[in-house]
Amino acid sequence: MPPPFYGDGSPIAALATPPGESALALIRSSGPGSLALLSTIFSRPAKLREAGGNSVVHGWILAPQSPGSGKAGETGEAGESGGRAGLVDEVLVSVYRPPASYTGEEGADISCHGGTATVRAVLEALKAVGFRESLPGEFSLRAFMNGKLDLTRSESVMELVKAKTGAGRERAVGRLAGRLQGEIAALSRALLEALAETELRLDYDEEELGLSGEGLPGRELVEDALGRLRKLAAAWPGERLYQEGALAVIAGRPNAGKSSLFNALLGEDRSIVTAAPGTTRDWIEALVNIRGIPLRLVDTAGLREAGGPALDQAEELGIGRSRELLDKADLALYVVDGTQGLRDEDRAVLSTRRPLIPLWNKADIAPPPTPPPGPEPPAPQFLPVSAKTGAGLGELCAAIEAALGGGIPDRGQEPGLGSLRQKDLVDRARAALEEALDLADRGEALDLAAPLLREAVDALGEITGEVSTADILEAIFSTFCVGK
Ligand SMILES: Nc1nc2c(ncn2[C@@H]2O[C@H](COP(=O)(O)OP(=O)(O)OP(=O)(O)O)[C@@H](O)[C@H]2O)c(=O)[nH]1
Ligand SMILES: [Mg+2]
Repeated sequence: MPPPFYGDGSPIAALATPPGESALALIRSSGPGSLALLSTIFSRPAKLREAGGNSVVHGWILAPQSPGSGKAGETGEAGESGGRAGLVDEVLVSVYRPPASYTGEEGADISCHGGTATVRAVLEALKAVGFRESLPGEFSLRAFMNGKLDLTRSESVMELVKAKTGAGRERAVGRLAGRLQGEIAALSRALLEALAETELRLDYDEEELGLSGEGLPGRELVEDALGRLRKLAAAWPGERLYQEGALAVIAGRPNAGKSSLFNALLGEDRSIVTAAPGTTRDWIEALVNIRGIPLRLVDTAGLREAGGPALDQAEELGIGRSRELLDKADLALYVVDGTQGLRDEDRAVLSTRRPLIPLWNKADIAPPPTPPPGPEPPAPQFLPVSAKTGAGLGELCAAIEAALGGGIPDRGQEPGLGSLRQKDLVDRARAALEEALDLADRGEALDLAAPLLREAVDALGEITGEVSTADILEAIFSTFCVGK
């Protein structure tokens, strides 16, 4: 039964490629009866109606006829489109027959020419003959409802669309291939086995069954499942890092080389660099790929206290923003001007702000001080870099990756979680299993443990969508793009 919020299962259509000028655009459609509807505005209606699944038909989209003037499609095959008024576009139509389609329904992908006016005209023609514009995620919701995708795969589709780096894409594609779903299904099977054993013990006299009566039946299965759930939960911050990225703020005293470092990490001259202190006023943000981590990198105004040359208003406001950004950052890259050495203002930030990577810039002309010998290394341990020559930037990228908890070695080969929703459900299953084991350890009656095992199985079922409600589905699919 389709959830009420997404209506009716009627024929839907939407642009699946980005709007704007392009060589081609893809308009997808789906729903029972959609091919018959499409054929009423297609130059070769019979060919389209009779086309087999997974075949491609060439022809023209025609402007719908107004009622009484004869239907567009009634021109038949003869003459194709030649000379006919009301041509909309020459297209290729990929035909799908159930169940062999993304949604599991009958449908067609229309490849038309890209461009705002053409796409709009094709969509208007579709609407005029009865297609409704799809809601966000409606194609994927139909795929889920028709058993084509479980929820972990559905969520991975959007993850894939949004992936910003190769590392993020690899992880999402692993989930699309069913790596997480396979793991959750295996965990559910094991827990159901433990639950069946527990219920059997509850239903029958223990002596009659020849069971020892000691502890939780299927305990090894429960312990193994708990270990695997803990592993999934522990790996989540790393998964999220490659999906959502992090915010790194470059800070330091005026003229330390922050903008130079920003440009060097970006690989382009984005931020203005001059020899005069106080060049950067407003902060500048850019997205960089640091070893597969989508990092929002921010260049800020140099930090200094009033005391030296008077602060003008713009510089003062800029410094205020630098401090706010430092507070929000997941990581600070603190740049010390090697030619000036460490100042009190540097020490103040270096001693308080964490996580932070202290950088000794301009190492090409001012090598970092060698730490005095002794057991206690003086804090902080500077990483020498040169924004000018690029020296030390490889080490800096490795340090950023380590500081943010990245660098998971398996590159998506292990099952990993793809959303906070999944992580919350794993935690729910974990807590239930921990409590069940704890009760068993304390010698409590088995009828207290059984519902906890059931709770864990249900939580896992919600991850894949075996257990779902209209609310859950709406929350998931409404975040998708229209046309996906
Ligand atoms: N030799 C050398 N000069 C550098 C290096 N990095 C920056 N500089 C120079 O230092 C000066 C200041 O560089 P910026 O990148 O503008 O410094 P900033 O920290 O952004 O300065 P404000 O925006 O004023 O706070 C410029 O003349 C740069 O060419 C470096 O690694 N080596
Ligand atoms: Mg600057």
